[in-house]
Amino acid sequence: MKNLRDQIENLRQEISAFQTQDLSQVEEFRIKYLGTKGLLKNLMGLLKEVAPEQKKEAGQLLNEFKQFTEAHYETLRAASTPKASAKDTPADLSLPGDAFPVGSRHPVTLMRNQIVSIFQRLGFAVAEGPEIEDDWHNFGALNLPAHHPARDMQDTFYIQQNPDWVLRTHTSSVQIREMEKGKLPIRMLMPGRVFRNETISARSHCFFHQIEGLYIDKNVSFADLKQTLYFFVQEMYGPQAKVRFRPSYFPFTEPSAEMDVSCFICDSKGCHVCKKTGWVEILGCGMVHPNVLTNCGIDPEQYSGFAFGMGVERPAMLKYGVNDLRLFSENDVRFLKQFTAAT
Ligand code: 2U9
Repeated sequence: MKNLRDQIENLRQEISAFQTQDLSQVEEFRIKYLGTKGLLKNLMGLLKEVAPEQKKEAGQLLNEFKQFTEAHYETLRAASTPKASAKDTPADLSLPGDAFPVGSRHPVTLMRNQIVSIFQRLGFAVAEGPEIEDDWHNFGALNLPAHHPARDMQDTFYIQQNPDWVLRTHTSSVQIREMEKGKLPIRMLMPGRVFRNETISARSHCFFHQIEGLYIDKNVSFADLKQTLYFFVQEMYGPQAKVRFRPSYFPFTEPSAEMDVSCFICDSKGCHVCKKTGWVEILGCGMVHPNVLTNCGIDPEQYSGFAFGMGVERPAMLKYGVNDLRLFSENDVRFLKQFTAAT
């Protein structure tokens, strides 16, 4: 009994002296004194060595010591438990959620998508091709003769290692690739980036985007071309929009024309966009030249077709009020994020 009393007294002093605010040390304390193999369990084991008449008193001593140890443990634990932080408080599910930053489509993409979707409703499919082209697909097959100014180094980027390769100057090269596949009829749209050797300014750039279209079948006429493009203009600029065709020249189409739409900025009253003429030129077009069909293995006696091409940046500038072409390729987030809600 004396032995037990002494041991309890020693431990009580040891425990009283034990102070910490370190949570891991508090845990060590628990294991050492209160754990399943701890010192308290050891003391309890000594009970069976105590004489029967002293068992009651010993039991009370041990119980009281157990309560003392547990109380000390609780005090230590409370002092070392980190204060409740924001992350421990339950979430308020009634609060509005954090908004994810929304990305935006590029204005050129928006414009291209709008144009493409109009022609898709007429059954045109979309085709894409390489930006680096060989001379045949970019020039030769398109009836662009060797002396044609478009082939000039001044206008075209040639690849230094192989002058047979160029950065495509139009997406017509994609049409050639489609025609060469020999699957007719063709009703396709070719959107893409093209390159021309021009000085960069607010009004011109060394690369820009085009959408070209090609329709080849039996008995395709200029009337089909006019009706298709008229539908496009009505969808794009509204039912009040008028069109006019002016004769023009392209080596790959014959006859060729340029198409104007009545000025959608000033309602044809005369403004700086239509240069007081009431008309805005929006695209070039024509019947595919028989030489071009022959170059691609299509018999011009059996098949005919029309083609058209338009730039994407200029209508995008007019639609979104952008006054400098360079903004489209500078990737300035302050510019791009203005289109988050645009369509
Ligand atoms: C094939 C045959 C003919 C596509 C055409 C134009 C007229 C045209 C310009 C408009 C503005 C290019 O972006 S722009 O600078 N395009 O004027 N493009 S006819 O004619 C083709 C295409 C492919 C096989």
